[in-house]
Amino acid sequence: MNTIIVLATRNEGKIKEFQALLKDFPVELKNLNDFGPIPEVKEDGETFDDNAYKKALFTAKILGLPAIADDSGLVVKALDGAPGVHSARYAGENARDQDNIKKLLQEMVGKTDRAAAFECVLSIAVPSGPALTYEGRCEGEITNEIRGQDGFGYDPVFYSADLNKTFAEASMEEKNQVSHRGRALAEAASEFDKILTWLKQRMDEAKPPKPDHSEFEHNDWSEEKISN
Ligand code: ITT
Repeated sequence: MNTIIVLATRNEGKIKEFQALLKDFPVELKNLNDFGPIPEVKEDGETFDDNAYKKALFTAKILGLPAIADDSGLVVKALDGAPGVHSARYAGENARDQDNIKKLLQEMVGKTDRAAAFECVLSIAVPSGPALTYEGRCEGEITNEIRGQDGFGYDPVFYSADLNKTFAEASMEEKNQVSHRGRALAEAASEFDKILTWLKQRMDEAKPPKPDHSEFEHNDWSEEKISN
């Protein structure tokens, strides 16, 4: 039977990428949209690592299932690492991708050093707490204008040094080969058998012990007195 793992996100771009990246593994990948309303996790960690663990653990605990979370973002050298952990909300709390891109391009006006990288930390957690962590990074540059239609987030302004085009000009297969998320998952995939064994052990350990009926086995019920 395939192991159920919940992908702790509602981000459709991430969901599609994870589904493609994990399609050959013996897992049944669910995501938060497959369940009823679940409270939002506050992503207030100072690092991708903190937030990934927070999201994975919260989801694993609330659903009682192993969960995988990705915290990722764009790190721009000329902006001292911004937007970093604030990538999703760079232009404000409910910012859309185009708002974040607009703000980024404004901040980059006049900057000659356009070096940037996407970073990703994956956390795979079980409800009792322990987690495994994998990291991935990909280098590139911020373009001067939007290029390409595909992908999500900052893809239209991230020129990938590996692909020689922006992530939004690349197919999902091309992007997944070199992306931060693709690399973090490739690292996890290289030891996926171990991960599945680890998950199974942790989930079995957390199961409540089977009820012990031995003390009743030799009981002579006929002698039991029921007093009112
Ligand atoms: P979840 O927390 O539900 O997973 P999110 O969109 O809030 O979804 P993050 O907190 O990890 O995800 O924020 C990551 C942001 O960084 C994301 O919203 C994008 O703006 C950007 N980002 C991350 N990976 C990206 C990618 O592959 N391409 C483009 N932008 C990306």
